[in-house]
Amino acid sequence: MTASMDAYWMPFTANRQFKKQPRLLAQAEGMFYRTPEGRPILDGVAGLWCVNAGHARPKIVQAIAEQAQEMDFAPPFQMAHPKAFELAQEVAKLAPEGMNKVFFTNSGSESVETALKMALAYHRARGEGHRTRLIGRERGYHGVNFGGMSVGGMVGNRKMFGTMLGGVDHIRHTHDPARNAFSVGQPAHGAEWADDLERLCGLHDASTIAAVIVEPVAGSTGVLIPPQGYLQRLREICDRHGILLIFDEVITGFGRTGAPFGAQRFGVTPDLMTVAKGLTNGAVPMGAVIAQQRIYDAFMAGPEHLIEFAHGYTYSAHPLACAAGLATLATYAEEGLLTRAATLEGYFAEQLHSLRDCPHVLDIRNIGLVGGIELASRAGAPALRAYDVFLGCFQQGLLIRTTGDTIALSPPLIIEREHIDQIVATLRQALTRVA
Ligand code: PXG
Ligand code: PLP
Repeated sequence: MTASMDAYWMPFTANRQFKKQPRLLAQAEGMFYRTPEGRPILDGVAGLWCVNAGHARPKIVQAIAEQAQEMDFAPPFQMAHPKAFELAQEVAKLAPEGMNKVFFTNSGSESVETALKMALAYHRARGEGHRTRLIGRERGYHGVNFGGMSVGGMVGNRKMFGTMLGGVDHIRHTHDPARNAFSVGQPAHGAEWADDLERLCGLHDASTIAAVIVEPVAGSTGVLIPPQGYLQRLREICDRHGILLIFDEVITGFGRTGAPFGAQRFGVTPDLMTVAKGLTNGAVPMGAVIAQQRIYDAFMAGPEHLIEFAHGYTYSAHPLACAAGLATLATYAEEGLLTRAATLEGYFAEQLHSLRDCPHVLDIRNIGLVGGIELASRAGAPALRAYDVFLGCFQQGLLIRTTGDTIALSPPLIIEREHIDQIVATLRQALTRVA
């Protein structure tokens, strides 16, 4: 470690190991990063599931630069600036019918906190303040703040931090490799896992439950694709019991699954949707909650001079983020990127599943331009084999992401077939070499 690396306490990183042998990125354009030495690295994960239009897109770069010059900051409470309204409008246009109110945040984690608070306040505003329970799912990831961590289902992210929020429970996850291994697209088995919500309604009584939050496709916990009919069934159960359904679309939003949102890809409309990442192509931090009109309406009841929702961030609707968001959505529209994953899904799936016979591979999963490759763990050393594949790929000029012993792929939506071929060839080599 050089002394200059001492002060930076890195997030979700093995700090001491990293600083002994750092991996640095210094430049990015299109599908590629470059290291400080100028070595090109193909971006197999859109940065961290966010750079959906590829890196350094001219329109976005220019919009941010111009906005910084024109107006750096405007207070978002009892004040506003034009681009906040414009961006909300553009986001609402892409969202499923009826989801037309947009509340801005600065990250996925903040979007989740905002949506959970909206759900509780919505019920209270309607005279159902007894609905206080929040339900998540095992193997869910909803960011790292207290609410999201509590409804989340990642043991490693929870165990260090005490008892978290009270009144939270979890339905079971949908991962079922015994029946669904090597499914292409949505697995055939497991719609009935949604019935686990009925179990919790039986235990707690549905009238105590405010909302259920799930990722349409679980990303961080290893690319878990919803079984056919599962999300529909979850929607039906929520409707039957007056429970709000929140889709956490931080990863699935903005084209990742082949439609603007997972809600559209899977044909299920939630009550609230959390987004971030691809909203600004990762160029400026920003998130949002997209709400149904009727949720917003429930808040607009009291005297007009009162603040309806006591919530917001200093940087909600930050001018630089709004400028980046508008340019991002324009780029997506001009290049048809929000449906491009649907066009490439077949080829991507075919190539990915060709790795089935490589050493250590237990399962391969895919939807849109998301792929997961689950490896057998080394005895007594979980996650190390996938980490070694990650290192091997980086040495060979490819950036992937691993979680446990699962490799996750989520390339920029501008990807061409030759890049898919390069990803798969590099992975094949790394899988063959790894012990
Ligand atoms: N919800 C979901 C579904 C996410 O995927 C968040 C919330 C939190 O967003 P922020 O912007 O607060 O990080 C996420 C973020 C990975 C990985 O390797 C995934 C995320 C973040 C970091 C790593 O899978 N997703
Ligand atoms: N802590 C203090 C002392 C603050 O004054 C504020 C905001 O004014 C916050 C936290 C919240 O910061 P943010 O609005 O950026 O989330």
